Parts: sequence; structure tokens; C-alpha cells
Amino acid sequence: MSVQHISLAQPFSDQKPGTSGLRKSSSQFATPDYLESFIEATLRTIPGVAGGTLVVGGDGRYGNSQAIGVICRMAAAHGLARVITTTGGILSTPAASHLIRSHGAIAGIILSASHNPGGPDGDFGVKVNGANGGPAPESITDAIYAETTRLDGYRIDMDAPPPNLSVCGEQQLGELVVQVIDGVEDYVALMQRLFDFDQIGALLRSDFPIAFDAMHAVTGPYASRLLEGLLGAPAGTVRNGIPLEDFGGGHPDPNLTYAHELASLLLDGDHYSFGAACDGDGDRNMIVGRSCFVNPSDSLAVLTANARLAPGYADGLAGVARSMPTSAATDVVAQQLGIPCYETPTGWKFFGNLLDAGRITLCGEESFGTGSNHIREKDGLWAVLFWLQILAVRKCSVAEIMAEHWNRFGRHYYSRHDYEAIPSEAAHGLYNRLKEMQPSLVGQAFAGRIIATADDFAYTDPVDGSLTTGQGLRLLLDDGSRVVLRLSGTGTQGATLRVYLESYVPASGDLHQDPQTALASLITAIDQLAEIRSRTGMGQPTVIT
Ligand code: VG1
Ligand code: CO
Repeated sequence: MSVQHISLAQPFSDQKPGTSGLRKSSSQFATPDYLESFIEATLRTIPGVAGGTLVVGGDGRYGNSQAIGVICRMAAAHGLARVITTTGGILSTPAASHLIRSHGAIAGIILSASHNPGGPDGDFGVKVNGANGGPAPESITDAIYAETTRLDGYRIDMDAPPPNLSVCGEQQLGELVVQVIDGVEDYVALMQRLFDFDQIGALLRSDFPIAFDAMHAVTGPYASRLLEGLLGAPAGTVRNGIPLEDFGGGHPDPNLTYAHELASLLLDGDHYSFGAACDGDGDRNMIVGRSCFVNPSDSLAVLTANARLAPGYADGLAGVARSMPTSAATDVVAQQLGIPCYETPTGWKFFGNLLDAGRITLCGEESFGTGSNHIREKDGLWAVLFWLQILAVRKCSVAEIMAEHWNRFGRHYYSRHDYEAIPSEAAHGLYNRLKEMQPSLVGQAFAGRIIATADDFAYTDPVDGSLTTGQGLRLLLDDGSRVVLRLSGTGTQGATLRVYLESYVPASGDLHQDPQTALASLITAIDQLAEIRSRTGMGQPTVIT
């Protein structure tokens, strides 16, 4: 082994991890020493590197295999004992979380920019997860960032050949063992412990055709083995199932805009009974029934209300959590179940402490993220199987499940409007202006209601007492409705403004309106107040969920 210290002319100053790791354009990652420098800072920061085990893999996007090679050579130079990686380097974020936990690894490095497009002209990213399998907490990502700003060089084994990712087995890189495993197997076994595959299989072999869109991203091999292999769904159930470096030119974000083909199969056609899609790295899910789109906030509420139908959750739930912008639909269910419901900032890392402490069993975000204590990440295919489990037991349609749910708990009309790639200055100007206005807004009229609270969301972690501030501007109205504004921490071009709108109608009210109609007065009022259209120069949002 020939470990070399490569000097940097100057440290990179832009490597601050956002909501979910470091995310930049592929061309930026191609800058000499760029990836190496972030990995160096990571390996200098995380505990247990000497003699430890690291899990490494990614969603198959452009740069994936090459990055795995770099990380292996740097792991060898830093004295790690073992790197566990996968055939083809293909590893979904939830499967990585499981491997970290089941192999006692010190950490995981997941190569993905999640739902962002890939390819030479797309984005690349590095997610760093801790020993509990979840996204590294802010204390660690802040320390990694601080390290990047003072880095003078990095250590790498210059001689080591790139690992052979085409077959399972062990390879020696100096003192380091690179273990290549099948990235799908352990995950599938975990799913079999949580759900009743006989029941779901019987549903899928009956007159219940489903469609799953892997969006040419990481879930293809997982979904093929689960749905078509073990559960007996017909060949062709999994669409776009081969992972491609550029996701076939698509945008692997499972929402009504970017997964419109799948959505349209269910919303405009009448062949399929159930449809689902996952994002680039497999942690997000979109659920659609025939003529029935399931809002992700509602999805979490439905899983919470029906959790006992799945073998893995038959004993009930310790508690639930949702991110702040997620609707309060789950809160109402939790209240009826008599279990605690926590409200955290956006990003899965905030659920980690609650899950580790056993305070919650399920958690979710409005951004198509749902998960549980089986791992420490959100889990796209897990949510799909959970829905299929509920449908297999209840033997009804998705639309019937939603109607029954709203009849019981009332309905939280909900929508998120995203304004993507707006000039940073315009976005920050708009945001800061509203923030400054907030104190004067309390007591003012807004969309026919009164603003009861106007603040910037702050969170005190109930487990470790840490405080996180600046998590989104909230306008809470006197009838329980809300409007929230946030600036995205995962975009790479300009800024993305997210506007979250929510209004509750009790079970006795009109439960079957179009959400955009039900929320129309809030949409108009926030546009007038925050001057969204005029300041962004956009007549309408890029994506409406
Ligand atoms: C978005 C979502 C957030 C999610 C994050 C990571 O962040 O809103 O809920 O946790 O993406 O998802 P932001 O800062 O752009 O709003 V993923 O699928 O990248 O791991
Ligand atoms: Co993702």
C-alpha cells in the first residue's frame, strides 16, 4: 500500500451539507480533489474510523462507481478495517441504513442527490449516516463542514486498483477488506419480517393490478425482487426498473409533476387499482389509488390508524412524529389512539433521536417520506408494502380507505407549492421581508381568518435538549389553518421556495373538494402578503402537490 498525502492549494469553502448531505452539480464534483476533500473531512470527523466498518453504496447515478473506488482507497489510507459495498454499487438509502445497523458499522456513505436529476449535467451528492443508520445529526455535519474549511490535504492509497463491483466476495486493499454483497437481499428479508407476504401475494394474484415506477433509479432491483419475484405480481408491474446513470433523462422525484406517467395511469385510466413510485435513492414514495391521489401527510395518518394490520406493528405504536410542514392529519389520529405525536424540523435526522429513544414507531414528512423504527431513514418500498398490507386485509379500494379515514377524523386539506430555481436574491429578499413583517402580523386579518401566531419554527430536541432554529416561517390562523414558507436545503440551482398550505375540515364538513379549491383563499392571501408572484417573476409554482 502506498498512502499519499495530497496537498490542497486551498480548502473548498462550499461544502456545507444541506437538508440531506452535500448536494452539488456533477460538474462541481468533477473538480479535482472535490469529492476527496469532503470524504477526508468526514473521515476525520466521525468516530471509530481506525479498525471500523463503513457501508458504501449509491443510487447508480453518474459518478457512483467511481466515487466508491475513491472512498475505498481513502478508507484504506485511514485505517478502516472493512468497507461493505454492493454489486454494481447499487444500494438504496433505506437498505444502506439497514446494513449499517445490522453490521455494526461506524457509519455509511450514500452516493446520491436523491430526487435531483443525475448524469454529467445533473447532480451528485454524498449523504453521511451515523452508526444508528440515520442521517448524521447537525453536530456531526457542522463539524464536517468546519473541517472542510481548514483542510490542507487528504490521505489516499494511490496504488490500489478500483474494487471489482461485478461479483460478490471479499477483496483486499492493503489492510482494508472490501466486501461486495448483494444490496437487495438483507433489505428484502427485513421486509418479510414486517409484512405478511402471503396476504399481500394473494391480493396481487387476485384481480388487483398494480403499477410501480422505479423511475430508472435505485428501487428497480428491489421492487422487481419483491413485487414480481416474491409476491407474484405479473412481469411488467415494475416500470423503468433498470437503474440508469442519468435516470433516462428523467427527474426521479415521485410527485404529480415528475411521475406524471404513473399518476396518469391511475388518475385518468381505470385498469390499475394501485400505483406507486419511488425517488432516486429509494427513500420517498408516492401512493396513488384509482382516481385517488394520496397526499403524503394523509398517507402517514392512514398508516398510523391502520398500523396494527401489519405483523411488524401488531402491538401498536409507541408514538409518531411528523415534520413541521407536514399536515396535522396524523396528530388527530395519534390523539384518538392516545399516543404522543412530535413535531420536528424538516429532514429525517430529527427523527433519529426519537426513534433511538423508543419514543416513536412511525414518522413522516409531507415530501413523500414515510418510515418507522425498522431503520433510521425514510423508506419508499416499505411504505408501498405497508399500503398493500392494509389493502390486503381490508379488501377495499384506496379511495374507500381515504373516504372512511376522513369520515372518522376529518380532512386536512393540504398542498405544497414549489417555486424552483428562482434567483437566490429574490428568494432571500422575499423570505427576509416576511420574517421581518411577522411580529406585526399577529392579530391581522388573513384569508377571512385572524393570524394567531407568526414565528420562525424552532425545535428543542426532547431527547438531548439541542435547539435548532430558523426552520420555517409559520402563519398559524385562528381556525387551525396554516401557511408555512421555507427555502429548500436540497436544491442546487438558485433557490427553491416552498409554500405549505393547510386547512382542516371536520368530519361533518365538505370532505370531497379539490384541495386547490379548498385552499384557494389561503393561496391568494399568501401571494398578496409575501408578493410571491411578483418577486419570483413566476405566474405559478413549478410543482404543486
Ligand atoms: C426536501 C424535503 C424534505 C426531505 C429532504 C430530503 O428538503 O422537503 O422533507 O427530508 O428533501 O429528501 P428541502 O430542504 O429541499 O425542502 V431526500 O429524498 O433527498 O433524502
Ligand atoms: Co431521496
